Formats: sequence, C-alpha cells, structure tokens
Amino acid sequence: MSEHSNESTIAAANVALAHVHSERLREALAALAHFGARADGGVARQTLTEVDLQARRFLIDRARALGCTVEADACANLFFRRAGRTNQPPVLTGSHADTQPVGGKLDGAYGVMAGLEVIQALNDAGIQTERPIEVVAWTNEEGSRFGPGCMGSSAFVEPAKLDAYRQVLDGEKTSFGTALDRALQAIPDVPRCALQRPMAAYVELHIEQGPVLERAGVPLGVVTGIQSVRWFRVKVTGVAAHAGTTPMDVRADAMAESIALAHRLMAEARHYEDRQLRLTLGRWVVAPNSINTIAGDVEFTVDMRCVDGELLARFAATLQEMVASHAGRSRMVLEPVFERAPTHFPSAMTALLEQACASASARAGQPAPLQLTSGAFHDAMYLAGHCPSAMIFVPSKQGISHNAAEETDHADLVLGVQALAHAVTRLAGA
Ligand code: HGY
Ligand code: MN
Ligand code: MN
Repeated sequence: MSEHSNESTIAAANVALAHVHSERLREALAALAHFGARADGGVARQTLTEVDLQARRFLIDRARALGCTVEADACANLFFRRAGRTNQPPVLTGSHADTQPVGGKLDGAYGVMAGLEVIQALNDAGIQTERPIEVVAWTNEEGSRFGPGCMGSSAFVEPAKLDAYRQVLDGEKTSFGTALDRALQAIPDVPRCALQRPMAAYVELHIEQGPVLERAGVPLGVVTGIQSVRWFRVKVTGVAAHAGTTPMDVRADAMAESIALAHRLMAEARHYEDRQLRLTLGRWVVAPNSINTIAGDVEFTVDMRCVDGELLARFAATLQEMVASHAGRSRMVLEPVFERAPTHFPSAMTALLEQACASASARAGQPAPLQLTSGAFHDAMYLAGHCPSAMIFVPSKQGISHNAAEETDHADLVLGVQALAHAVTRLAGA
C-alpha cells in the first residue's frame, strides 16, 4: 500500500481535515435524505427504484459541480473522480446510496456524502494530490430488494458474478438486469468505465449500526474486520385448505411446519449466544395469506452471522440437516443466497486510519479511537479482496440502524469526515 508519510503529505492531510465544513455536511446529508424521505424521519430508497435513480442524478450533478468527472460501470456503480497530478490508480472512498425498505438517513449515505465533502475540503484548501481520488456509490449494498447484498461491489471485484445477478427477481418479479438497464439508460450523459479497475486503496466511512462505540464513549472506531455472514431462503410447500373444516391430523400446513423449524433453529442458536452468533428470520411471505385458509406456501429468510467463520459453517450445516430430515407433510427446500467468510483488513491500513482518527480526535479534544470488528457487512468486505481496504466508524445512538430512528450526533459525523479527509490525503499523497 503506497501511503505517504513525508512531511508535506502529513501537513496537507491536516489542512484537508481542517477544511471539512460542518454545516455543508449537514446540508448534504439532508439533501440526499430527501430522496425517499418518510414521514417518520426515515428513508425508503431501495436500490434502483425511482427515488434511487433520482438520488443518483442528484449525486452526479453535485459531483460535477465540484469539478469531478463521473463514470458508471456495468453494475451502475457510480464513480466521482477528482483528478490528481498523475493517472496512477486512484484512492477510492464512498459507500452505498441505497437503503433498507425502512432505513435511516445515514446507513451508506453518510459514506457517500462524506467522500464528496472530502473533495470539497481539498478544493477549498487548494490541495492537489498525487493520485486521483474517486468517490463511489455502490449499487445494491442492502440486498433487500434483490438478494444478495453488495451486488455492485462484488461484481466490481468479480465481474463474472454479474450475469447471475441480472437474473435475480424482486418481489414484483422485476429482474435486477431490467432495473439495472433502466438505471444505465437514465444516465446517457455518464460514460461507462470497466469493472475491476485497479485501485490504490479503499477507505469506507460508515455508522457503526451497533452499540459498541456509544457504550465506550468513543466517537471514532477503526474497523479491523467484518464478521462472516450467510443468507438462506427456506421454501415450504403444503396444501392450502379450509381453516374450519380441515381436521388437524390431515393438514399439510406450511406455516405450522415453518414455525416448528424456526423454533428449532432459534433454540439451537441460543447455545452459541456467548460466541456472538446472531440469527434473524426477517422476511416471511405467506400464500394465500388469509385468516381462514391454511397456508399452502411459506417462504422465509435466514440471516446468520458470527465472528467465528467455522462456527457459522457448523451452524449452517445444522440448518441444512434440519431441512434434509424434515418429516412433515409439506415439502421443505433450503436455498443458499450468499455467504462471505470473515474479512480482516491489513494492519498497514488500520494503522494509517488509526493515525487519521487520532489526529481528528486529538484536535477535537476527544478520546483516542477504538478498534472493533463490524457486525454489519459492507462493500469493504469485497474491496478487501481487490486492494488494501479498511473502514472508519462513528457511533449510532442506542446502536439503532435499519430503522427510521437511526441517528448519530452531528459532531461525531463531522469528526468521521475529518478523519476520512486525513486518511484519503495521506493515501493519495500531496
Ligand atoms: O446487512 C448488513 O449487514 C448491511 O447493513 N446491509
Ligand atoms: Mn450500510
Ligand atoms: Mn444496511
């Protein structure tokens, strides 16, 4: 990793840090949150929906107003580029602009707007870096409308994945490929760039989405890695029948048999709570979904995570065994959706972020940064396989995220962007 420790670069990094503008950041976050704004203060901006396309246009216009050139790759990842003195592989920062169905204003959006704020700070400071700097808005990090998550970043790193992603259908039977083509057609003024372009390094700034930093009273976290994750769909096919006339002993009740499996799985997960295994059965689709008809079809999702990748593999095997040995009248099928082993960021990157966070914290009279592992997955888990990568976290109030109430103190948001400005300037060289 080519990081620059010469005097002039460190001086420039501190100047860039000092040019981060608090009220400009506040306005930028509010402006992006407008797209898909909900009455409860949350944001509904699922990937490649109309409001997401409008938000993309907003980001393109805003980046161009900062003097950036804009490109999009075949997975509609948007890249906002600030030229450097040379055309060496750029330093990449950014995150995702898509949200959960009921998301907050900051998950992903913060990292994208922080990257644009770093560019504005460098512009204001009149700093020209050696390497170009690019800010990325990844497509479909959340994986809620189209599974799996991180389609944009994983296709960027492993282009062979894109063909299969294009076939994935959402709940309205729209394919990801159709939505993707529509998104690319909506930006005819944005030239195409290749997937898998060489990058010098990747730094992602994100909210923690958990309670660790807030409990520690520390405003900045250096993320050393991301826990492993596996997603599955369970499809249970029974026989829809009359709720009143059908005796219990002849039913092929897809809901009763799904609930039985869910209970067994939750009970099994409780054996590993001390090992930080986490299990979520977040989405249930029931047909015909009527109060007085026995469920004929149930599909539910399984999200399992653990810092210990081997333990997670054993737990996944337990689920597979439970489904394989299912003896009810309904048919039960288990479909893997995606899996990612634990991610470990290189110590050279975490050390550089540690210095950047320490500079920002010291300047603000705040405690030194904390090192932690991310419970949430992020695009950085794929970029780590492409270039030296790492992440910076700021606290989430009460650890809440994937919820309209998601919030972070503005002073902490500013501190995170200052640390990012320092780190990106160091990596790009000045
Ligand atoms: O699910 C996740 O961990 C991410 O927030 N999409
Ligand atoms: Mn996120
Ligand atoms: Mn998220």
